[in-house]
Amino acid sequence: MSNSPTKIELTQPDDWHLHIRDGEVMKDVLADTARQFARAIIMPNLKPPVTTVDLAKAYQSRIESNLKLLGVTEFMPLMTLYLTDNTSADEVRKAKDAGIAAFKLYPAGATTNSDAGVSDLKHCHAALEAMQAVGMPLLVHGEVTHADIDIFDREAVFIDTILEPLRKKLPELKIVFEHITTKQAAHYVRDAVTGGKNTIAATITPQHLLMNRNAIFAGGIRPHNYCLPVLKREEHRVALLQAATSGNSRFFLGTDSAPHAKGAKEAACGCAGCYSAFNALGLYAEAFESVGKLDKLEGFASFFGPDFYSLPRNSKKITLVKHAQSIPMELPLGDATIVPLRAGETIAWSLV
Ligand code: OTD
Ligand code: ZN
Ligand code: ZN
Repeated sequence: MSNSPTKIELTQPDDWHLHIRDGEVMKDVLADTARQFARAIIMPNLKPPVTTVDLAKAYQSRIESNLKLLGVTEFMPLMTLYLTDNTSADEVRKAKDAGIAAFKLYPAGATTNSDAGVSDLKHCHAALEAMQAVGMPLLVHGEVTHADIDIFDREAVFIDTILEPLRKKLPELKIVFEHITTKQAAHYVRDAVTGGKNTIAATITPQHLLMNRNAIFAGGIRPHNYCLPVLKREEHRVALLQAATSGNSRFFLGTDSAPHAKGAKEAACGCAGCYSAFNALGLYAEAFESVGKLDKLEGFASFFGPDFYSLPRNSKKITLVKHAQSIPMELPLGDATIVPLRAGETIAWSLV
């Protein structure tokens, strides 16, 4: 493939990190994702969180009802459970038997609806050992939450104080370091010694590939560019883009598209989360094209995720064209609206 094409065909991608919420807004956000992706890892940070197999099955059937309403027949939600201080080894085994794709670790207080998260990993030892034993991946929100740690340092501190000790203790546990935002995380995942086993990977969002922290403050406060982990300095964005486009199978696509209604973002204490689902693939294509690496997009978007999760790659193909798409100022979200990433601007690539 030439590195400046105007059209690219890809195996259909999956989104390995997605928030679709619940209730009346779910249908609107699910439609955007199902247009582009074959499968998605569905995050469990509902209110209350999805902590048991039974809750996940009930959530899955609400997702399936919405897919039916949308007339979507080929989208597969991959369900996850929210790890708590009380998750038992039995629940882990039950989850494995029920086809749950992964458990999610939120350090308590790290992001939206994470109050029920883990206060100290020592409470989870039996559950984590069971995950390692049955081959259940652990997805981590990799930030410490102590108020005395600078918000821009929380990911790097997490690596040293939580992630590395955890990997030492449970070297065969499959871990996905979610939505990485720093060069420390990119290098940690790249350089981790795994003895040839698929035990560590990372997802990367479009916003962290395309923007640095200046985007939160460009000419005034920009709540729609505020997400957690927060955007970092340019040197970090460059390291993430390098990792994503390197062809290293430890890095794959996870949008972390996290919808909040316009009013909840444009507020004195605005919610964290970027809504990238509207044209997520166009955003990733732009990022890869910016470094002449469109030829590396298919591995990142369509191959490395299923390979890590031991799922089959998709067989359907999709086509992206270099045809600028205008992004609306607002989209419907239940009876409110949502402001998508790049609202009022264009994205260079779009899905045919
Ligand atoms: N980050 N917002 C949300 C989740 C993510 O950490 C995350 O995965 C959310 O709203 O659920 C956000 O900024
Ligand atoms: Zn997170
Ligand atoms: Zn997320």
